[in-house]
Amino acid sequence: MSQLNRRQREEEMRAAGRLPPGQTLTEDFPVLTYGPTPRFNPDTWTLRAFGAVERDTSWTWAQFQTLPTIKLTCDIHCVTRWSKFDTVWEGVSFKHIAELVGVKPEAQHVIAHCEHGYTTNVPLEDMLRDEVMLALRYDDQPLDAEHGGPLRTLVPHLYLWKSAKWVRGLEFSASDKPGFWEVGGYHNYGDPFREERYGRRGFF
Ligand SMILES: Nc1nc2c(c(=O)[nH]1)N[C@H]1C(S)=C(S)[C@@H](COP(=O)(O)O)O[C@H]1N2
Ligand SMILES: [Mo]
Repeated sequence: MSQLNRRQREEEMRAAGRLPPGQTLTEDFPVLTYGPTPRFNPDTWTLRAFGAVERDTSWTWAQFQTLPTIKLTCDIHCVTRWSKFDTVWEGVSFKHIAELVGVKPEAQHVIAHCEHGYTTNVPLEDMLRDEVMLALRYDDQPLDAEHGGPLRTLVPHLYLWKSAKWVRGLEFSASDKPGFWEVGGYHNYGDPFREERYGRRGFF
């Protein structure tokens, strides 16, 4: 797409209230990873939901494939100032997972645990929104490894660092547990429309 078209589209999105402050429109899909891209082995992969749940549950890759999926078109916003519009995702609704495991009343936060130790925290209430999913597919293709394949969380209403690539664990917790970037100085909540980029403390 030409630069002129990009600028025009950006202005359209701004006028429509879809471009958060301080963001620009990108047609690309930049990769932002701290560390190497993990290797996926379908024979050993599991996803575990644990913590404040009635039924601590693990799914093998084969078992996870049998869960129903939802499809969603949404906008995504990265704290590094790019936004991408009308992206198409498919995956298992987080709400469905929460129903399967039975969330205990004391649970207030969900901590996503990823390969190589990356974590990120999101309030349970936010995770239970209809559009939040465990994404398996992007643009009608299996999710690329560099974008979090085989499985990432997708929390489109928050900055994209809250969407955890290579997720292997979902911890339901009574207490908040700031994750990798949150401890590093990013905002604990991360609403792009309120420009919640950085927290009050942190070492960046
Ligand atoms: N496991 C893991 N998830 C992650 C990251 C990471 O380094 N490791 N980076 C986060 C950040 S900072 C961003 S902006 C998005 C980038 O997603 P993308 O590479 O698909 O654009 O993934 C988020 N999820
Ligand atoms: Mo990021």
